[in-house]
Amino acid sequence: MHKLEFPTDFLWGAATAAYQIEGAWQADGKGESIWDRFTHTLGKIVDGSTGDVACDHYHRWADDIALMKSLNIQSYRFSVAWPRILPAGRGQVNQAGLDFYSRLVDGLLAADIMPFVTLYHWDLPQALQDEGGWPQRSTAEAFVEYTDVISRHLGDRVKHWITHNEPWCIAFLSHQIGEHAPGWQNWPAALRTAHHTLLSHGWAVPVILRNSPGAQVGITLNFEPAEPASASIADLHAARRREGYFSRWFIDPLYGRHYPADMVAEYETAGYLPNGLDFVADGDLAAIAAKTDFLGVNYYTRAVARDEDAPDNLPQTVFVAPLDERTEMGWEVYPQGLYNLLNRLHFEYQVPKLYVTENGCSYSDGPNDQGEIVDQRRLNYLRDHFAAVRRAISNGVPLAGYFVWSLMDNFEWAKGYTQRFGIVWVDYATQQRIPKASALWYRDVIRNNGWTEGEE
Ligand code: IFM
Repeated sequence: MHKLEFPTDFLWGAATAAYQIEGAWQADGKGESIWDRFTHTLGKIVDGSTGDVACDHYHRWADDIALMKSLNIQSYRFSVAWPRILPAGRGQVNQAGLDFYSRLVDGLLAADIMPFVTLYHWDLPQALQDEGGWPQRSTAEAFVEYTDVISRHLGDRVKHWITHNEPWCIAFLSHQIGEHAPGWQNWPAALRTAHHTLLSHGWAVPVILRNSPGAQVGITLNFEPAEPASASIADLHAARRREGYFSRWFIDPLYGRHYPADMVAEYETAGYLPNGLDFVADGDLAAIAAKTDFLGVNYYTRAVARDEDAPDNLPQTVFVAPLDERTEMGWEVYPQGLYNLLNRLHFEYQVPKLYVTENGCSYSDGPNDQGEIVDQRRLNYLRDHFAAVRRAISNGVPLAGYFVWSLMDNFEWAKGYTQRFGIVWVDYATQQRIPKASALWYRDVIRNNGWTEGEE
């Protein structure tokens, strides 16, 4: 039997985000976020739910650290809720919010779990939204103020920082498609948001390094690599457009390549850039291309692009996998895509270091009569993606770690609690946590720094 072994310093982690698990939406001086406002608006969330309580992690953090310890988790990626720190987005600092994250970080370090902090995982203070939100440049300036406050406070103990999670979602899912808060459907606003998000990242990097000497700083992008539905020129073109929209619009400027000219031309033709790139000031692109230590990669599935415009003037994506090869999100299980992506990022963009900062799947398997959760499909998903990751490392890709999404079931944004991504089951009525079979297998993979094929 063949053992798949990982490099000795490979980091095994688990990830969550503040709004999805913390609850305590009004506790201890926290301000309102755009997700509080959005979930409290009728019709925005499929099951009508909110993150008001979620996994109550705000009160159960110590137990959750013990849970991670029992699963051998080496690093915990969590996000900070900006409105806990600066309830109005800027200005007055809320000491109780700082204290919460300070306790969490100290608890992690005491348990020998490395904190990996994301600064923005979508819960913008509503006060900043009221001033116009991310389409306004002033929000990027406020982000730098927030970054300064939190990195001064935690910078002595936190040495791994991610500025933003998934700028595509911040820009397009939230401002063009409108599925996420604040729920806009406005192309020009989405493109301005993309720029201000990237700009705030670039401005934040030196601030973090000043406040947290020796820290590693990066940004996390989500990828859904597009493959053409056929070898026709038209489908190849559709895949290129889809990549331009989803990935290149973000990664190109981050790695010093400006916004991709083909997409600028398309957006201008479509009228999405009515005044061109007027929101790009002198020096912005140099700021966005600030040197970083790593790129965070979120990967769940691929997209297959076909030459046929969807109603929003985007290339149509089609599903080619049979139903039983898709997760409950409807996403195709496609580990080869992760392998291809990691190779591409390393060889095409020369990214010096990569982390998979999210990967996982939604399956609703719950407790059986014995109270066990046999989520074999998740275990298989993880196993096959770990194998893809291992092959990429063998190929020379500098991949330093992997974070499963998610440590526990949680609030899945517009899908509410209808989707379960956790390796740990959460009973929302009692807040009981039960590690699923995938979590127990992951615990052993971490202990052995790999696994023997055929034994899973
Ligand atoms: O739950 C989300 C997470 O917040 C961001 N990345 C994708 C996950 C699954 O949809």
